[in-house]
Amino acid sequence: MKYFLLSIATTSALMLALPAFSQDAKVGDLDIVHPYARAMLPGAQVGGGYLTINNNGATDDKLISVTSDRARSAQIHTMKITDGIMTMGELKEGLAVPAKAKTELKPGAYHIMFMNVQKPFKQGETVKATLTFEKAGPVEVEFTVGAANATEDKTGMNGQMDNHATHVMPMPSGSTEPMK
Ligand SMILES: [Cu+2]
Repeated sequence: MKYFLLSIATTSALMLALPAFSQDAKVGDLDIVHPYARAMLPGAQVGGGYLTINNNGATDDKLISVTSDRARSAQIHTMKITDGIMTMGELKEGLAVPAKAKTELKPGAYHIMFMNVQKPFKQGETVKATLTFEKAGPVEVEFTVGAANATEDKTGMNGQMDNHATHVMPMPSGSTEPMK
């Protein structure tokens, strides 16, 4: 019994000492890997969220909505280059998550956009959100907030293409907006 108590104490101490690592999540055949968000500038109201979805099943699924206590709404965005201008817009029908495939949400590409954020995300904190999939259903996810230019691959290349601080609010849903 003594040993048991000791090991709990040791484990808690270790967990407190470690920085908040991202929490992977699972729902049905879907693995949600490394959810992270970017720190927002003071006064900024829009933040980006990124993660990878591994669909290990034989059925196509779709990410249809995202909600979070930290944002009045959240959208699933796509980014593309049209006539040399980077634009982004809401995927109103949701984001396809094909069977036996990996779907990546990352800077410069698909991403989750947290809108009307009252308290800007701060590096080191965790932002809770619920992702809802058409077939697999809802799943709680915790986004670890990294630096304002955080990218999973740390090349820094994509960071320049996806600076959400330049977003102008409000953005009519479904519209596209040139990136400045
Ligand atoms: Cu966006």
